[in-house]
Amino acid sequence: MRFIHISDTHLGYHQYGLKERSEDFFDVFNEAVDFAIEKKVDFVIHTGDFFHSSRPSNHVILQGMEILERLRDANIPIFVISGNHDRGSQVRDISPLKILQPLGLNLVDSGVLEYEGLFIGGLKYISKAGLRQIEGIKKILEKYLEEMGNGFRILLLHQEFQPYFPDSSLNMTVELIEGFDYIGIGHYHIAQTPAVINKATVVYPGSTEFTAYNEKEEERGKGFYYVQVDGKTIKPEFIHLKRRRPFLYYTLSEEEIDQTVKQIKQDLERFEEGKKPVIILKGTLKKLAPSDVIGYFKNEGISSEESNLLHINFNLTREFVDTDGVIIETTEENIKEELKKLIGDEQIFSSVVETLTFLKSFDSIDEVKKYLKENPDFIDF
Ligand SMILES: [Mn+2]
Repeated sequence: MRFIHISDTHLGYHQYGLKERSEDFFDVFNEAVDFAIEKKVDFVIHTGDFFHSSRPSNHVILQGMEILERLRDANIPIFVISGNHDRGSQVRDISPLKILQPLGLNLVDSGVLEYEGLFIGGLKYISKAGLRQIEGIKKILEKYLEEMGNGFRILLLHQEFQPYFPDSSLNMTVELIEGFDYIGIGHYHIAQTPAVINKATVVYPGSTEFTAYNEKEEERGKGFYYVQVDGKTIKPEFIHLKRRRPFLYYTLSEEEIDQTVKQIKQDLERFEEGKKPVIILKGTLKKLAPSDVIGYFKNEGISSEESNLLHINFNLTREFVDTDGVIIETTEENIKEELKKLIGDEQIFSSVVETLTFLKSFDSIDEVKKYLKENPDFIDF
């Protein structure tokens, strides 16, 4: 038996408001589908955040349909769960993935299904507040195991787990009880080396593209898993996606700005063919204002109009100085400490941090506004 495990495809994400970035997410998904068709795999599993939004546009729904049609034509079934991005709201609406069911998408959000002697259990994303109410997911998984017969047992999850999310209430070794063969998990965007936990092969493929640039993600690469199963031997192999957008990351210091510019110009020469890179420029400014830096780059001809690049993301912060000229460190931990004191309640504090961390993954306030409008039940504490 052979299958591919893909996750967090975030179809419909319009990063930086660019059409090209929206197409990128579709491109890499199609690259994985190409692989699945070429290898004639038995099926595909997807562990959530198929769409970036619970209200994908008509255009994005159509793109999702195209992908499913390709798999259907090749007789390859796909099993999917809803992630936090595409689960829909419990109260007002259903998961947008239900729209794709008539095209062959098997949604496994809450239960077990049997497919040719194999058992697939799936659980859509449950928020922190939801997890507190049900006290973890262990009981649900016990029920799933009771429903599963003898055969290969797959579990699909989209959840935060310790140790990847240190604040999480879910601990892998505690929650992922023995009895499953393969546990595929989505949500964490950095791919992980497969591990064996309670006798199950646990796999995190990460996202297929960058939703927010992260150096660790770059190190690990973007891709999906190709899984070969022979009896009880499970061999997951990470497949790198070639059509992903290249990202170049630089740390900027005011003193060496000309050197960074020189380096960028040199690095851009490597990308004459293929997709144009996105540049992430991170730095703390003491003397210059962010607009000075932006102006400097424009003058040097480093812009999407004049250079071989798609977009520059200026991620610049200013270091604050108090009235005596003393630098006040504005680290995130400091802010968190103050916030904790202000809120008082530990659980509300952790929900606020969770919410803010999630919102930080957006690139502009307009995207945040759009997301909140589309997901009115997002803040549930
Ligand atoms: Mn995701």
